[in-house]
Amino acid sequence: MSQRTLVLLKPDAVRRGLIGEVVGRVERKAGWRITALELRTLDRAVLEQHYAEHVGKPFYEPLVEFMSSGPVVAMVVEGERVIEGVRTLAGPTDPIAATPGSIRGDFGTIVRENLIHASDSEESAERELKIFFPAFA
Ligand code: RTP
Ligand code: MG
Repeated sequence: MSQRTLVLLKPDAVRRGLIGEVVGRVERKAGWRITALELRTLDRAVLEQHYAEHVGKPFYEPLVEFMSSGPVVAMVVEGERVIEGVRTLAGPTDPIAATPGSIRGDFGTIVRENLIHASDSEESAERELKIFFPAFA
């Protein structure tokens, strides 16, 4: 089943010079392709839409501060079961719980600064793609 997903390399990944490392892992996966890619600094309005499910939670404000603290790389990745696949490449939210070999397991530090976002379902992917790449949606 071919799918599309939204992937963000968070500001920590960009600051630490890990764009190539993370994009490379996605790119090397056979059968997936990157169909849009952009370096962009996110403002509060975009983040409020993107993280709508988290508005009001205790970690929301520090999350927005972090996510707007520098540029992110936003990309669209397409391919076979890519939604589940990029989540697997990323590993669980908490980098300490993430298996070495996953992006968060290899490079993550604290829960908030976990390098990568990837849509968690087909519904999320369609919603998030409209926010970041309206021309694609
Ligand atoms: P993402 O949405 O960024 O792909 O990550 P996720 O699904 O694995 O995690 P989610 O629960 O959706 O949380 C979104 C992001 O908020 C930050 N976070 N901080 N307790 C905390 O301090 C906390 N919990 C979550 C992380 O950056 C997480 O990826
Ligand atoms: Mg999430």
